[in-house]
Amino acid sequence: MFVDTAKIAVCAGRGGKGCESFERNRFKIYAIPSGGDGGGGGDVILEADQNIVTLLDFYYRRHFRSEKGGPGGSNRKKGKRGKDLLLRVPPGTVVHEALTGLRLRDLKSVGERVIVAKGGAGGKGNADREKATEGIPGEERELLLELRLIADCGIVGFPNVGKSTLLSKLTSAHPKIASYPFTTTSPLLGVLTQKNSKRSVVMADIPGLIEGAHTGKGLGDQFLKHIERTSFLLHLMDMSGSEGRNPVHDYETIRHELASYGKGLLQKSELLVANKMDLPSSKENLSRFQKKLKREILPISALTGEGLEKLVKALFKVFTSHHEKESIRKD
Ligand SMILES: Nc1nc2c(ncn2[C@@H]2O[C@H](COP(=O)(O)OP(=O)(O)OP(=O)(O)O)[C@@H](O)[C@H]2O)c(=O)[nH]1
Ligand SMILES: [Mg+2]
Repeated sequence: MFVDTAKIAVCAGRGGKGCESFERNRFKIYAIPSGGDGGGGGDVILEADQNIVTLLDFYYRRHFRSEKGGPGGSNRKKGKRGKDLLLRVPPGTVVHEALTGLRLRDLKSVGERVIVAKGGAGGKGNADREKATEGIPGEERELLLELRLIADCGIVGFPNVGKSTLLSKLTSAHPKIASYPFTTTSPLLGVLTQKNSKRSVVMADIPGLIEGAHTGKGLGDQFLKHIERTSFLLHLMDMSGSEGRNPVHDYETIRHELASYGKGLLQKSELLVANKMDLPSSKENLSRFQKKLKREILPISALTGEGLEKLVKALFKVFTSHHEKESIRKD
């Protein structure tokens, strides 16, 4: 199950109690206070972990508590600090405070961490004061976690056009592939690598879009948020026009859905790809499409592998030019 939102409650450990004790030896007439301080409570920390892909863990368990601090001891002995509780989330998790909606952190990169509830300070022992004190309670918070996948390229298109087939051919991902619409019901990432290149392109396959997707039709807009953060889109089309489909109309419908969703999806660079070129009607449809729209389009067959080499080159080209533009913008 792919879970991309979760509401959880976190509570950090309370500080340990300060100790109340007295020391007496045979040279001293009065007892001397010697109680040590309590240890601090553990923090609750969220960390982006590349091995985690959904927020599923937080669907079943919603309350998390870190360890309390240990009590102080006699002879000024300090209590043990409570253990931190580390919760692993997928990279791309945005952490909000549920009550105020305040965005606390966007855990974009692997290994990034945020303390979401700080442990309470330990109580003071009576060694330096009149009376020992209690530890302070740890912070408590309700959090809203929202996953927005981090990928370089988002594959968009109608259901059944071959998006998952393409992902499985280009990367080592194993998506479910079948000849009916909405086979893919949740987003999946795959990593495209190139020989002799250190760079890799992370690709996201999302469920197919249909007319009205931005208003929640089909699997709706709930997955479009996962391509909001991609650098560019691969718009995949079924050029065979199977099931009485018209590629020009399909193209315009998907562009309309992206525009209606907003959030800059339409402004992203787009690599237009015609799939299923192995089928008989595809060539004719392609020339009709090119005449009508006058757009550059890459013909491929995800099934036979035809045109995939060119596509990989084109993907790396768009990827590199995007990053170059970004670095110029940052300078
Ligand atoms: N002839 C032909 N069939 C293809 C090609 N690519 C994919 N298919 C077939 O098209 C059907 C749909 O493929 P999927 O990869 O599941 O399509 P999808 O776009 O991921 O579909 P959804 O997940 O439902 O949106 C499967 O039966 C594939 O075998 C191709 O290049 N040529
Ligand atoms: Mg699919």
